[in-house]
Amino acid sequence: MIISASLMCADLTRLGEDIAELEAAGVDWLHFDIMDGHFVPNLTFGPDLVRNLRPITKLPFDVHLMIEEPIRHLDRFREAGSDIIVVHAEACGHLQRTLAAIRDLGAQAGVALNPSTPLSALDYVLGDVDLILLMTVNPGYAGQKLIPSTIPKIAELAERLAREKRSIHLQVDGNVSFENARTMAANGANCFVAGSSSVFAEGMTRAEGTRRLREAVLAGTPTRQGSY
Ligand code: S6P
Ligand code: MG
Repeated sequence: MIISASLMCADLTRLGEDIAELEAAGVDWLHFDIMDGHFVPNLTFGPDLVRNLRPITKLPFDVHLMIEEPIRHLDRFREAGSDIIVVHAEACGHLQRTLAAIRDLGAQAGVALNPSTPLSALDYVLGDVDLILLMTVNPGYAGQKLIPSTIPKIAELAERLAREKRSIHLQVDGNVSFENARTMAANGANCFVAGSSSVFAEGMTRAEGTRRLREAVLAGTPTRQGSY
């Protein structure tokens, strides 16, 4: 199980201290939401933020590019210190070329699908990815409500990955609340982007949010046959 804390939801007035708290709380990765105002309506960070934060933590940087034709910017995000680079299938004219370019730069490659994009978009790139990100809200903003049709989509993809014996992370992003995380885990997700619905929820510490999210995921994770 991997918890990737979404920095978009952190306290940006004290980001360094917040990251230290997240690290102490035991999150596994830090998730950067990069938005360009074209592929998604919102604007957020660029590679300079990744570069500036790189020296302060050893946590892997999981960089979610919500930008048109990300192939133009891959080298800058990699040089800045990204470990996992995720691009949207919908934003790439040449998806396979883009994923191969990420691996050529020495990073792990991820592909993201919007809620309405069919799983068939993955058909010819499964050999080129280390992670698949299924968006459970439309990308662009934190604090949205889960789109219910994404739950059976998680199950369908998890079954396919198991059937084909592929070791690819199945990440979910968007309204990963304690309750939804349990359902997502039960349907086969193993990597959870944590935002305002869990680790950064109001009225609790990062440590408490992380502990509760981990418990919810564990409660939902199916016991695999033969694992005892
Ligand atoms: C949304 C973005 C996400 C959000 C995260 C926020 O476009 O990709 O990573 O930061 O979903 O979490 P929450 O719990 O507010 O939905
Ligand atoms: Mg994201």
